[in-house]
Amino acid sequence: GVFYERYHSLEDIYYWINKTNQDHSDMVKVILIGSSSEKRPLYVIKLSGRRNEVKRAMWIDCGIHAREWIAPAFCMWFVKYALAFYNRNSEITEMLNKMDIYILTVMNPDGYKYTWTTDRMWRKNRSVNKDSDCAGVDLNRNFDANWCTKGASDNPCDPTYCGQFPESEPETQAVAQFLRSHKDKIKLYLSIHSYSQMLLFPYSCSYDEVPNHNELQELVKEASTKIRRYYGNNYKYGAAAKTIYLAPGGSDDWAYNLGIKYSFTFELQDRGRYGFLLPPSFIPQACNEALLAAKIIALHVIKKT
Ligand code: 0X9
Ligand code: ZN
Repeated sequence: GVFYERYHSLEDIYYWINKTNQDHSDMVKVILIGSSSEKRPLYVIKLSGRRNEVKRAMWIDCGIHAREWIAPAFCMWFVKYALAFYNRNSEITEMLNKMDIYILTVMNPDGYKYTWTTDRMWRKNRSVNKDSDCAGVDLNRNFDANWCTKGASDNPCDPTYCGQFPESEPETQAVAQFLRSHKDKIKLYLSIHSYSQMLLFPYSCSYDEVPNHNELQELVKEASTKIRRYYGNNYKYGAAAKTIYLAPGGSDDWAYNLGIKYSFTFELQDRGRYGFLLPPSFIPQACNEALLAAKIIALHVIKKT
C-alpha cells in the first residue's frame, strides 16, 4: 500500500507498531527493550510463524543514524512483507517457520525526531555531553569493539563522536543487553543504513579477516549479483574496513565478537545523487533490493545452523 511508500514521523511509527501488534496478534509480539536518552521507548517487533518450532532467531535494526530515513522505511517494509506473504512466498515462510525475527524499527528515536523537526542531516543520538555544548553520540561508534580507535572521534562536536565509554548510551546498552541475553538463539545480525549501496560484514574496526571471511564474502557476492540481475543496481560488497573505511565501535563488529557469526551492515540506496534525501518514490525498489539480500543470507544461515 501507499503507506509503505512514504517516510513516516516517529509518532506515526509508534502508532504503526501498536496497530501491527493488534492486527496480527497471532504472529507479532512487541517487546520494550529500553529507552532513549530523551526517554522514548525502544520497541522490538518479534515476528514468528504459526508453525514455528524455534531454535533460532535473527535480528534487524534500522535507524541507528537519524538522517538515514530509508532504514526505518525498510524495517516497516520488511514487517509488512513478512505478514502479507507468510504462506504465500516460500522464502519468507521458511524464514518465519525456522526463526524468530526481532526488528528494531528505529534504534535512534531522539535523533530521528530531530531530523523531522530541526536538522534533516543529524546523525547521532541527542544525549547531552558533559562539558560540551555539542549534543549527541554516534551510536555506531559506541559499541565495545576497538572502541574509539582510528575512524571514530573523541570530540563531542564531531559526527562520529564515540561517547564517554563503550555502551555509554542507553540506546547502545538496550540493544547490547538484548543481544547478550539472546545470544545463543540469534544466529544472524543485520543493521540497516544508507547510503552507498554496499553489503558489508566484519571487521570494520580492524583490517583483520574474520575466521569465516570466505563464507561471508561468497554470500554477499551472491546477494549483490542477484540484486544486479533483478533490479539492475550495483552493490559493492566485502569486509567493511577495506570496502568502506575503518570504523571502530560498530554494532556489527560487536555482535560478531559476541558470537553471532553472520553479522552484516547493509548500506541501501542510493550512490550519492540524492544521498540521505532519497525521494519516497525510491522506497519500494530500495527496500526490495535489501529484502532480496536479507532472504538469501537468512536462508543460508538456516541451512548452516
Ligand atoms: O560509518 C558507519 O557507521 C556506516 N556508514 S554510514 O554512512 N551509514 O554512517 C558503516 C558501518 C559499517 N560498520 C561499522 N563501522 N562497524
Ligand atoms: Zn549509517
